[in-house]
Amino acid sequence: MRQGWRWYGPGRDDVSLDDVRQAGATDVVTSLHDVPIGEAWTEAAVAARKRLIEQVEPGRAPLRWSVVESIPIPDVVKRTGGAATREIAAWIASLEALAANDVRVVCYNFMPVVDWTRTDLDHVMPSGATALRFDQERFAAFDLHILAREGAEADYSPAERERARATFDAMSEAERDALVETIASALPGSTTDPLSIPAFRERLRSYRGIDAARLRRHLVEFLQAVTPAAEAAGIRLTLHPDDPPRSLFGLPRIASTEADYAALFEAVPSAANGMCFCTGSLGVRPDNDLPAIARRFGDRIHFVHLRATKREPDGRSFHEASHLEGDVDMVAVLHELVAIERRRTGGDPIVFRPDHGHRMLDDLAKTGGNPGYTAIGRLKGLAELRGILHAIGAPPQ
Ligand code: DNO
Repeated sequence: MRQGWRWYGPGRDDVSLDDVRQAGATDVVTSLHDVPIGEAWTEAAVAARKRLIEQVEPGRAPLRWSVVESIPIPDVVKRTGGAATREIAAWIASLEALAANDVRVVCYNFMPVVDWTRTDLDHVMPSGATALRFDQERFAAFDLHILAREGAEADYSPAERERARATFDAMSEAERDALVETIASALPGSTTDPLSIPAFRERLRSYRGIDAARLRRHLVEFLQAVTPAAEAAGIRLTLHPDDPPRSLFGLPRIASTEADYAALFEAVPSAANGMCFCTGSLGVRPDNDLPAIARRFGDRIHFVHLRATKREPDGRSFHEASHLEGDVDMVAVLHELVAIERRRTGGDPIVFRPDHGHRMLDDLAKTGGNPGYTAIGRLKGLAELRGILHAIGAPPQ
């Protein structure tokens, strides 16, 4: 396997490319985050970013830009599927610009309205480090009392509603604003627009009548349109799982389970239709058996996110534990991934990246930065994962 590292690009990341080298990574995972959602990437813009990453002074370890995370999928594609011809054409043009520059793995997601969602960006762990967390009560407080979503009550039991009320009442104005910022304003790397509360309500309204079957149909139409171009360009597309892997705000989500992925691979068998195997997202559901999913979809896995979420006693909340300490059996997962790689012709390596790290040590003194994407927390995660790979006789390539 090859060691990847997500980097947000110039001016958007407090972690430098030398930091990436010192962590031991060889492959950069990035996107043209400055291009507005829905606009086609140009060959020149991709080439410039590639040069920035790959051209280094003599003596420095080389890095390569091997994975794009993500080319965002505009909302209109999720709402209307194949009818969004202009946006789909732009997406294909971006693929072609990447292929022209030999960048051939592309990650994307198909979550409506919100991309990855957390309620706490600095949840204090027993060590004093901080972690990302999804607290169901704070989420419900937002949904019921800040967003005040129509029909939201039906999604919560009376006891949950009561706890959400108490949570909301106990929050200061500043805490409420911070929660809005965390949930509605889009976390770094998000592929959805930051939304004000009124815009959020409006966006939700625009999904009326779109259930899981219809959203899946739209994704299938999208894939039917883009996979021929991806195949021609030698690009593998990797669908990131929903995070968390269940419905939020009454919206359908269709990449949360083994059955979801099976349905998509059956509907669009193209070899370009692949998966980003994200252990942290999938691992939030106890019914997702991660080694079994990896075994079943091995041929489809072209990019991997490794992190371990820890489910909390209420069964809905979770936080991001250290990479080897959550609910994910990382050793079993890496065994499967290495076996998949070895079966591949030419041993075509799979890029993984240590996903989300704690804020710890010197990172605690820094302000700003991208939540979850600290230098030291991820460096620790990567070092632990690299240790497993060495121990199982498959040192990173
Ligand atoms: C969060 C990431 C997501 C992911 C997208 C994929 O840390 O896993 O932002 O990149 O959902 O399109």
